[in-house]
Amino acid sequence: MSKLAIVLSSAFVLALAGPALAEKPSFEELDQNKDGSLSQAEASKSGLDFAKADTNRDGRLDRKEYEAALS
Ligand SMILES: [Ca+2]
Ligand SMILES: [Ca+2]
Repeated sequence: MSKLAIVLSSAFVLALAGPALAEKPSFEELDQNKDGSLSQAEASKSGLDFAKADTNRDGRLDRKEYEAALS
């Protein structure tokens, strides 16, 4: 296999895998106790930086904070 073919095929694999890897769980999936906000433990599965996402520093992430952190 030529170098170019290797580069092209890995770029193709990355293009396929990229969006799937970037996909974050939805707020509903993370809010396991359905109280409408994410505790640090609930949010940990999202891979977000909790301290950064919790913009009002109340120790919980509401939907707005979560969605803002994703974008
Ligand atoms: Ca919750
Ligand atoms: Ca908060």
